[in-house]
Amino acid sequence: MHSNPVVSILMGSDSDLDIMNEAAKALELFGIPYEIDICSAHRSPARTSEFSRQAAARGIRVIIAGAGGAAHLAGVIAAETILPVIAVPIAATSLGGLDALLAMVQMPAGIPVATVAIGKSGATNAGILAAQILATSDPALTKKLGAYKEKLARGVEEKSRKLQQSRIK
Ligand code: RP5
Repeated sequence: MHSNPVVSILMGSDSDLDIMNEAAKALELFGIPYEIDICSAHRSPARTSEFSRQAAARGIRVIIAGAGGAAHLAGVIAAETILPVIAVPIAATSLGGLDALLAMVQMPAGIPVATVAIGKSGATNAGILAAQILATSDPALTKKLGAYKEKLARGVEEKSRKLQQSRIK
């Protein structure tokens, strides 16, 4: 854990950790200090409320919240803070994450939550989106994100080259 985290990764249960670790990995790529913890909208509403009310004063600038099922964690956090909240829907029930996606994305006007894709790619994108939010006031981080995008593009070119080579008779 970092001593001065600027991103908080929260999840409804330890069963979400495998997915939410992808958000942590993305933040680590860019050297962003974060904290990671468990907080449930339904099982520990007082703890969730306390976290939401205190996050900004503790120096947190972006919150990532992952949950499955009737996933209200991101929404109830957003209700009590003006920090940007990114929601990661997790496939935790027989509905495969669609339940969590719909619960997270259908917020009432006035309380925005930025919902990403279900599962690991969503958690990765939550980390990158948090980095992009922070980069709006951090030129060094902007450079790192630019380099990341260039690396992605080079990866596609490399795959294309390999494909073409494999098809040369
Ligand atoms: C949600 O219920 C959690 O976010 C988790 O995805 C799901 C199942 O939790 P456990 O029963 O595994 O603790 O609140």
